[in-house]
Amino acid sequence: MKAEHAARFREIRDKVENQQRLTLDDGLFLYDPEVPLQEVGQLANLVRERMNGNVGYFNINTHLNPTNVCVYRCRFCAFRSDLRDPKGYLMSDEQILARGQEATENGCTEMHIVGGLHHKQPYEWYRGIIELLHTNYPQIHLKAWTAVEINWFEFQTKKTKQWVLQDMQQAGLGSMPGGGAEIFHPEVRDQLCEHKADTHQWLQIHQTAHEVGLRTNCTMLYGHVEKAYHRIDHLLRLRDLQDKTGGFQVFIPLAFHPENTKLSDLKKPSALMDLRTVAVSRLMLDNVQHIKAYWIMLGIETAQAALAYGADDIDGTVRHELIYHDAGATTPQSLSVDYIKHLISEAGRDPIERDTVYNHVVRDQQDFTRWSSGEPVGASV
Ligand code: V47
Repeated sequence: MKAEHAARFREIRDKVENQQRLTLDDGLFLYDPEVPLQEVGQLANLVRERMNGNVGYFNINTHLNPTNVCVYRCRFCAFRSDLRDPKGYLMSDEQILARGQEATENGCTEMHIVGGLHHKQPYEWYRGIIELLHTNYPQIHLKAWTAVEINWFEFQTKKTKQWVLQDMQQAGLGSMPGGGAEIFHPEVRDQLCEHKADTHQWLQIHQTAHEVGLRTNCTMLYGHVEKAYHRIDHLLRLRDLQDKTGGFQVFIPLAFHPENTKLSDLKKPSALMDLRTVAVSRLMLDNVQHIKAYWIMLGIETAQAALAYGADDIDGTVRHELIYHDAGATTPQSLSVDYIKHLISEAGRDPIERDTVYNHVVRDQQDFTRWSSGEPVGASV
C-alpha cells in the first residue's frame, strides 16, 4: 500500500477497532482498488467475529415464484415475462399447495415467495397464496413480497401501507425479503427501473413493516451501471433507517447477472469485487446484525470465501430458484444440508441452522422433517 493510503487505512482501522462509525468518505476509500482487498477483508472479518462469533448460519428453505408476468420492465431482470409471451406462467392453487407439501417433506422451515406484478391478478390472489399456504402448512415461515409488491398492492387496493401489511400478516405473512432495493440513488435507479416503487417508497414500506412488527431483510444490486459512490450512498440510507427502527435482520449484497437481460453487454462483477462488497457492507452497516453471502448468486466458492470477508450467513439449501438461474447463474438448484454444513466447517466456522428470524432450529433426532424453533441465535448489536 502507498504511504498515504497506509496512513488513511490506519485511521479507519482505529475507528473500527474502537467501534466508531465509518463515513461516506471512509466507504469510498475502502472501495479504492489501490487499497488491498485482503486488508479490507481482515477488518471486516474482525467485525464479523465481534458481532457473530465463530458461527456460519444457514437455513433449509425453498422458493416460490407464483408468476413471472410483470407490468414492470426492469432492465436487470431476466425472469419477467410479458402477459402474452409464451414464457409467461401463473401457478394454480394445486401447484402452490404441492410446493408446500414438498417443502414440508424436505424439512424446510421457510418459503421465500416473490414474483411478477401480474396485469390481471387482483390483490386477493396474492393474499390468497399466503392464506392458502399458511392454513395448510402453518409451520412454514412465509417470507414474502418485496416492497415493490407491497407498493403495487397499495395501488391495487387504494389502502395504506399499514393496512396492506397488516392484512397480509393476518393471512400468514411472517416477514419480508429484501428485494427491490436495487440501487437507491436516482442517478442509477432511474436507469434501471424508473417506473417501480422509488427509494422513498421502498424505505417507507420497510419502516412501516418494522412498525407493525415484521422483521425484514435488505439488499443491494451491484455490478452494473453504478459507481462506488452509489453503493456507499445506498448502504448509508439503509443504515439511517436501521438507526430508527432496528427492524432489518440481514443485508444481502446481490451481484448482477447480465445474461438474458437488457444489460447483457455488461460483464458480471468479479469475485474480487464480490468479496470487497461483502467486506465494505460489513464495515459500513455496523447496526445490521448479519451479512449474507447468497451462494446461488455468488457461486459456492466465493460464498464460502466470503465467510472470511465479513459474511456470517450463506442462505439456505434452496429449491426452485428462478430469478438468478434465468439470468445465467450456473450454481446448482439446491445444496444438501450435509454439503452446506461441510462448506461452512471448511471455512472455519461452526454451522448453525437458523430459522428465518434467526432462532436456532431444533430438529427431531428420529425424524429430520420435524423441527421447532428454539432460542434466538447469539446477538451483540
Ligand atoms: O430485487 C433480479 C435481484 C432480487 C437480477 O431477503 C438480480 O433473504 C442479479 O432479493 N442479476 C431478488 N440480481 C432476490 C432477493 C433475495 C435473494 C436472496 C435472499 C433474499 C432475502 C432476497 O434479485 C431483485 C433484484 O435486486 N435481481 N434480477 C439479475 N439479473
